[in-house]
Amino acid sequence: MKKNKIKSLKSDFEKDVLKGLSSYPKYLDSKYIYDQKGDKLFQQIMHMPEYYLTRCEHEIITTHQKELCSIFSDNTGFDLIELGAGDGKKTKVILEGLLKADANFTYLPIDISLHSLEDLQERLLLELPDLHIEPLQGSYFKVLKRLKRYINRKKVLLVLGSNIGNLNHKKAILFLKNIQKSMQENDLLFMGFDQKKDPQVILNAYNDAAGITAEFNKNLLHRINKQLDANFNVDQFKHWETYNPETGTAKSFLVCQEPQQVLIKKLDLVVNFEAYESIHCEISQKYDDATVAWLANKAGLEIVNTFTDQRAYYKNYIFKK
Ligand code: AVI
Repeated sequence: MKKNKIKSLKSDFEKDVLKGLSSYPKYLDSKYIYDQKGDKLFQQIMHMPEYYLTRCEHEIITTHQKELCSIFSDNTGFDLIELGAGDGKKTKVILEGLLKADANFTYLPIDISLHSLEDLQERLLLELPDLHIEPLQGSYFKVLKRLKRYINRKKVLLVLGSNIGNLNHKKAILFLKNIQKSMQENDLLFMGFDQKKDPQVILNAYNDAAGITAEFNKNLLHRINKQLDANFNVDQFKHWETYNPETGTAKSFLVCQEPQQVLIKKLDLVVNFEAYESIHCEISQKYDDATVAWLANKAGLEIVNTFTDQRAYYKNYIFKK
């Protein structure tokens, strides 16, 4: 691929699509699934009977609400900073617990999407009118760097939903290192990690019978069609999930069932697919304690506590620097 071609492109989306679809084997970054339609599909996935992750984390937070709130709290006040606004349902359990305990805190959700933040704020304030909430729009680490004014106040950072699982180990370490850099001695990180389990349970979670996960992945191609003026015949692609119990990596692919030539006008690019050629779209890493301890160690973090659900499908870890 010509370097000049990449340079002339404006957005990261354009550059990444060009790079991924010009590579062999082809790949796309799952972060681009999340436009308005992708966000909605993910909300639906979280309600699918096969997608256990959200319910497990909700169970953990609900069961351990009191203990978590007491670990997080600080007499002199603290900031509860969430990376990713989400739909707020699990966070609401923590916020309710803290308000009930009369804790002195401010909730600072960080998200790239202003729309998600406004929506979250409106919903939370309706149900929890006493909540101090200061939404922060921007990318996580830029915002965390800006947060200098909170330097002498305890920070509790929340990363829920096993979002780290969508990063390979190298990127996950980088992500944790960036969080670690923003932390001080007294600060805590509360993070969810989906665990290794019966491979069939994992495969089912990413291959729901209603086909919502398939639609979710295919949204990548719909988005390229819409935003980059392309002509993917999306119906010819089949969603294909794999899980490797040795590495704990679930991978999703879109497999082209027939030969196809795609023109992506905005990139001035023609992409040829042979029959059964794939696009790798997402990884959803599953963990065990040893792997989480290894990641933490690499990032300069220490595990101080863990909480799991009844079936031990999912774990939330508390880290300190
Ligand atoms: C957001 N993330 C943690 C989800 C996961 O489980 O990897 C995204 C997802 N992909 C398919 N289903 C859900």
